Amino acid sequence: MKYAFLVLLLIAGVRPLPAQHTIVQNIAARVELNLDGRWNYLVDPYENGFYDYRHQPYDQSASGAGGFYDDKKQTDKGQLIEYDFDRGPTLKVPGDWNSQDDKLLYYEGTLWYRRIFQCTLQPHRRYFLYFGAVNYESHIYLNGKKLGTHKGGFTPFQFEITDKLKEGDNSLVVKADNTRHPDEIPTVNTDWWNYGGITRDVYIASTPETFISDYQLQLDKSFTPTKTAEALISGYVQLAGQPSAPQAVTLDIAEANIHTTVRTDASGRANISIPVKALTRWSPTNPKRYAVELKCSTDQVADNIGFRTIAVKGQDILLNGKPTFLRGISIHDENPLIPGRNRGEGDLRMLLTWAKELGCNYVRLAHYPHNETMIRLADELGLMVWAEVPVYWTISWTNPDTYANAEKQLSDLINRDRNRASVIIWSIGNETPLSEPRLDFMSRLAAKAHALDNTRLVSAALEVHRKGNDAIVDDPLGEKLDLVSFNEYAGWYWGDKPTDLPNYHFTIKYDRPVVITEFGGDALAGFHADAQTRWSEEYQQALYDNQLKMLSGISALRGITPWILCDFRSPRRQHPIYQNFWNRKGLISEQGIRKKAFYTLQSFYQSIAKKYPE
Ligand code: GCB
Repeated sequence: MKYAFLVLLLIAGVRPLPAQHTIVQNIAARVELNLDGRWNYLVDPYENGFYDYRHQPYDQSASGAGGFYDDKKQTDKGQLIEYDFDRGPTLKVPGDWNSQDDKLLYYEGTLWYRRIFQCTLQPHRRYFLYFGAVNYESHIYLNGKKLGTHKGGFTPFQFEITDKLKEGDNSLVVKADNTRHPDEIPTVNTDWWNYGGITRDVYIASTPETFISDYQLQLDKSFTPTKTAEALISGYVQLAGQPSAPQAVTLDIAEANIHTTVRTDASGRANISIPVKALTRWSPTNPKRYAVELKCSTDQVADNIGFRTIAVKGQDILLNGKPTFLRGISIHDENPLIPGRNRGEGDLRMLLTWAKELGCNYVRLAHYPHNETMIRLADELGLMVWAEVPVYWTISWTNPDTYANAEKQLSDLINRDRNRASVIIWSIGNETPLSEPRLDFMSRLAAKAHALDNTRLVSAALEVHRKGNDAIVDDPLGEKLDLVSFNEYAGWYWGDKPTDLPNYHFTIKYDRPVVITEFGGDALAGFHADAQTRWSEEYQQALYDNQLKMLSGISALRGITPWILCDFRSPRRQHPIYQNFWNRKGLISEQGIRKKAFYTLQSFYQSIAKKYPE
């Protein structure tokens, strides 16, 4: 079947996208029809719309018919149809379902979305249906036919629908299922809300038959300046469609006076390598982005790209060759004011603006890929980014499918954001417990990240182990990483009280820059007491004061991302007075109120910025 489809496409002169890039690069620049808005939905806890009464999937039967994706309408008064999308309730897309209806707050299972849209088809155009993210497993149907499935709640996916769209009404049905499973990524146990649904944008993008499907442009960090060139922009461009005859692709960065032509090979790919005389580097104090245009005979695409280098030298992190200190904060993809998943650019801009006001030049986007728009905003606002995949806590280390899933999520993240100057670190996981199978799994992921992108750093949030007052970082995974990054909860999960913290010291096995990926403690905004009283703003503030004193004793310390910018929802947090399903480690409450510790960290960052201006 697959083969027949391929042959058909080849006869038609159109080649499917090469397997290595599943998403059209910068697909947002090619939106033909935005499908955000209100979608009808059906809650289906028993999955009646998917399985027949013998529990056989309808979509694997000979006719494929019988599921809710048929989107049947009653045409006769005697007809039996036990669902009706047209008269069902609606949910906003993008948006999780939990925050849109009280009945769905704790819902984990299947929910069906349906959207009717019209589309005018142009000849010689290709159409792609794109989803920014659906949590967790999705089955996608267009006009009753299955397009495919996707697993992973935070990475984008697309289907080519050129030969499946109709003039007039099209019915798009999505089965979204956020059930947690032990062998998935993430697994059953996390400290965040398992928001379900179509949580990011949905649109149809269109391209010419042969088009620029992927490209990368970044500074080569191993380039040594010469008399005529101070930097080297290197990368590639890839065409999809019918690029078998070599084609010219031009690259214009007018403001930098760059006008180059490259020729693609038989696979539609051309490498790019351009020595440049003068180029303003992207940095937090000057987040310069250049308008870049790529053109082939049938297509063109424009992007805004910043150019910078990031490297490690001894215990230093070098941004554009100069030592930097990462003044960071951790962030979840959640707007506490909704509360729920961020729904659009305004929500994302709000969070990053709060981080800037805190004095940050860096954010840790925990614990899974955030929205592509978030990364583009970080480019625009001048915030360096740690980007992560949800390899969190106790993964099924020995299951090859689990590994393949983790690697796919990592690759999709890297492919999506490879042109964003803000991203300086790929993180392959968080607090994974020591064992041989885990070391094997994580080492393979680290190697994959390095192989996919040699312009950035690769790390993971490790753990410390304690002996008396000694906090020890000795994890063999550290060998494979570019930074020593770890979470430590002195003063909260261990260590008696905040004022004891300066008595602790760290023994770190690796001679690399140290970036503390988490520390912190809970405080209920507005609860005031003395600094020994848990949950008070004063306790949290004392914890920050003493943490910063303690950490300043680490000579290789080059960055921190305390946990966390905002209070966030978590089913693990049960205390009826102080938590109520909220993790209260935020510096900002769910009402947007800044706690005392916000100002403690802000003044620490002001003093650091004097020493390290970037
Ligand atoms: C951690 C986890 C983070 C939790 C945090 C906490 O170590 O990485 O996801 O939310 O601790 O609050 O306990």
